[in-house]
Amino acid sequence: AASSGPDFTPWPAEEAARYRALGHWRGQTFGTWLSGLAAAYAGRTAVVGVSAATGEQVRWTYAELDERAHRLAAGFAARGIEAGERVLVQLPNVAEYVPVLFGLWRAGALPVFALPAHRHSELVHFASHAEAAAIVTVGEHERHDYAAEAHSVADEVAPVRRVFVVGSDEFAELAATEPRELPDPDPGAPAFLQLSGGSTGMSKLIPRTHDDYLYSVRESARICRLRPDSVYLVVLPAAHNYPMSSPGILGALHAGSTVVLSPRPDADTAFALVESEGVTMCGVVPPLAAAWVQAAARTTRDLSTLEVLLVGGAKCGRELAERIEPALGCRLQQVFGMAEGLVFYTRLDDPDELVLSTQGRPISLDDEIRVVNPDDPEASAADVVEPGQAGALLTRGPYTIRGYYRAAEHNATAFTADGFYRTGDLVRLHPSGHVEVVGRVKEQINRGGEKVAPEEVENHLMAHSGVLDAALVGVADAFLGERTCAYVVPVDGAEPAEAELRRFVRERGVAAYKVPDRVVLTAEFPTTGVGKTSKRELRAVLADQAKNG
Ligand code: J2J
Repeated sequence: AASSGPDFTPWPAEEAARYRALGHWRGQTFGTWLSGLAAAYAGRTAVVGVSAATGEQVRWTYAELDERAHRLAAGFAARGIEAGERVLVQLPNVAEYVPVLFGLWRAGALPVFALPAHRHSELVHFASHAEAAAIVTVGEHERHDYAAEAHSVADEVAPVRRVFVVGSDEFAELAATEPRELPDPDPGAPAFLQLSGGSTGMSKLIPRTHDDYLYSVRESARICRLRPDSVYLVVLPAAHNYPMSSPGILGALHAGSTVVLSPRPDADTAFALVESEGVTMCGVVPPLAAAWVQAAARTTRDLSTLEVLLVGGAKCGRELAERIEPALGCRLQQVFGMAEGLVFYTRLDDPDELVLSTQGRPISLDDEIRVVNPDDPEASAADVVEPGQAGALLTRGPYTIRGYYRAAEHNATAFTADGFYRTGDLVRLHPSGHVEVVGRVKEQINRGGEKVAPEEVENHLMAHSGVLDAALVGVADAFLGERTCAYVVPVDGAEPAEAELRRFVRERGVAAYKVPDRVVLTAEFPTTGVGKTSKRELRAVLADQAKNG
């Protein structure tokens, strides 16, 4: 039941018609969109990055990107990838990432975006839930054998028929396939599946359509003032929704700008690219912004081309916000977004006070925003709080999903009856329309921008023979904002060591950022009042305890 339901929950016909009439949805697919960009910006540089095939830096023009995408599409189709099929993509920030994406889109396939950090248990979940027909990955990268991992996932998940290894000879052949005309997919249908941060259980899959996503991309490019001579640096994992679309890779391409892929996010690597490529814009998470602020004080690199640093994914505190412009010599732009859709930006001409203290205002006038009673998980869009009070953020609009992929049961609580998405974020709305994120009501830990679902990690801990019960909570951390602490009740007589439990979780095949930063053994969990305490209440009590001592 948990994994059944429709692939896609359409917007009501009236809303869809309105978004089309307003020009938000233009009936264009990613494939035809790229063709248009190639015509407009043919000789300009589209992508700069390290090739997985050669390990060398490559530069591809818009015309070359377009041609590569056509060949890849024909290659995927010739190897049996059919329109509508899902393909799990797990690629680091290599140059091939961009043409592979468009190749899959032109073949009508739906990429499912895994992060390079994901490991066996997560990949199996994504591949099986999406019934992926294939996996696209690399070989050995950063001391991890991605190809071997993909093959072992393919062995376990029946629908996966093929593994494509970017950088292999076999893949070079696929990429050289003679282009051919392929049917253009339906622009109103899902184009790919993004991952949710997750709260209950495993990450949900998010179906985004060509129409809705391209709208958010065009508007993001405009709001961030990207131009053909802009250079956007990707330092976060390219598959994440933020560097993909806020304004990210796609926003930069929309403006005819250059996308530079950094293999790593550290200041040394990134600053060298800022200098050599004349980077004008970059998007980072707060801990990275803090590290860059420190590094900028002693760098010999010329960062003078940098115009805008976007900071988001987690709350950028006021102190950090104030340091960015003086340290990096660029404008701060706060961004608060979610893979489900809705994105807020501070505007480049907003007064400083709003840029420093808020997370911005929505992309679209058609984003419907409601701040409702935070104490009622079933609050409707009508249960709004007094103006200026903090409340739970609900939203509905032209680029926010109406339902997760094959998750009918979860959708019943994640959305209101009238289609508002419960973001789980606790916000305060300013009279200007800007929001300030002040906390959350969802069961999720935001570890420096990486989202951890407590239940998923608790389930891994509880698989250990020495563990009776476990609760994962977020504790304040000066650098990450939050880090994770697992409270564990051992079974009678057992005394599993912290290091052993952390290793155990890691070896179950999960992303490193989900391994508890700390494990604390406790004889029993506190009880609250009468009866059995829910995990939710328990986490709240433990988080309080952690805070107070
Ligand atoms: C506080 N919390 C924030 C912010 C996201 C652009 C930017 C970020 C994401 C993203 C994205 C926050 N302050 N500035 O997809 O396109 C937390 C909220 C939100 C959740 C979504 C984009 N920016 N958050 O982070 O799907 O809790 O998307 O609901 O990974 O991150 O996480 P995710």
